[in-house]
Amino acid sequence: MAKIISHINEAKAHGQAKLAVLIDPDKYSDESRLIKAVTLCNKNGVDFIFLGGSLLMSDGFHDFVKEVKSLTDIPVILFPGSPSQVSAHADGILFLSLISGRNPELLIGSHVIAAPALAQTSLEILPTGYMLVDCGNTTTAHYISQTSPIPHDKDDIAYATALAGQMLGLSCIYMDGGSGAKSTLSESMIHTVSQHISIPLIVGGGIRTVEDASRVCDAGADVVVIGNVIEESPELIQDFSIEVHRKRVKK
Ligand code: 1GP
Repeated sequence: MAKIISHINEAKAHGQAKLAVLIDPDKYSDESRLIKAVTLCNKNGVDFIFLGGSLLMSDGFHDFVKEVKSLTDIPVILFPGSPSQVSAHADGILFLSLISGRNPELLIGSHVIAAPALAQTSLEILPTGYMLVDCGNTTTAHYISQTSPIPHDKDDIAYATALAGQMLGLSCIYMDGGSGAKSTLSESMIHTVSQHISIPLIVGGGIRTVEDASRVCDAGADVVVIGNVIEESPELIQDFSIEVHRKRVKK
């Protein structure tokens, strides 16, 4: 049952934005920090927990996923930086094809390696067109992927790429400045892309304030992702959740 994507599509049909909190295992090696962040997600109606990172340094990924699952009923969705970040303990996985880049491993190679193992799990697979966008600095995602991000002001490239992803049958598009991006994506790029695709649009990278989240929603994001800011100030989850959930996504 494709519960997660149905839930996102249904919200999108009603113009409701959703909030995802990204948990990078390397940043939550202190268990009390993890418990605090997940408890705040639970209390404040966060819709999804994304779990993963471009460069995973810590061991025990499966145990980490299990622990997060034990702390919450929020759907836990893998956001894998590599096939080693596949765990049957999560609810779903963003099966990311890096369509903004021309690195064959990240377009299809890693997927071939991961697919047989994924078929043995009951994870919901969310085929996702992943698009890295230059937001003012080289993020870990940019560097590790060895691809050129879409230039910040090239709305037409972004929209053509997203549209191609939709035509290829992907279930959603994730436009990302990368974790710790200096700025967010431009509103005009989010708006342009959202106008040209009918599948859900996930937007993340560099969202540091409630005003940033508000602008991203107004521009047309269906799911807003926050990571870094929550690592620094977990108590802001409440403000982000209130703001994102009061938004109507304009199309
Ligand atoms: C990164 O979109 C996510 O892939 C979140 O980015 O950590 O900058 O919020 P931040």
